[in-house]
Amino acid sequence: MLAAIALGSNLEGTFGSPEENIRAAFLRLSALGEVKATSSLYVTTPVGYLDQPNFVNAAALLETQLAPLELLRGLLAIEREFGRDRSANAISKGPRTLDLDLLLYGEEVMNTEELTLPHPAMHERRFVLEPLAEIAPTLLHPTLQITIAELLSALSA
Ligand code: PH2
Ligand code: MG
Ligand code: MG
Repeated sequence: MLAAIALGSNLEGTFGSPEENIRAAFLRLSALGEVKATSSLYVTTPVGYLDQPNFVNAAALLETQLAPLELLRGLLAIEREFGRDRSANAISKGPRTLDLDLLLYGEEVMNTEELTLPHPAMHERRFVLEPLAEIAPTLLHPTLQITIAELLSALSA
């Protein structure tokens, strides 16, 4: 199945600077499937929790044999390798060495405690849609039934 993944980093991690973390994560993703496309790196201002460094954001397309939950758990394991702190005292939406969000898994729609597909906030986040539109403009959002390029221009309007 073709999965879309959002990447973000705004702290030094195991592999260096945020930019180095994202580039290393692109390579690491091949442990979970075949990386079909990777976007440019985008420097973005923080959304939500504002008192933190700028982010480097990107997106990737992964052709995977893993089921959605297996893929999610694989992504979380990579976050941990990169030094991600998910302890209770870490600030929600705060700084992180690596964030890997599963955005889309084909046109799968699911809503469990562990995983919601499509990612519930992807359509309102420019830092997600801009990189994804670069590599997958015609991909369909399975519940909104419009493309990534259309979601991005809806956000710009
Ligand atoms: N991630 C967040 C919260 N805010 N802002 C930007 N610009 N980029 C992010 O990746 C980001 C954020 C929580 O995951
Ligand atoms: Mg996340
Ligand atoms: Mg996130």
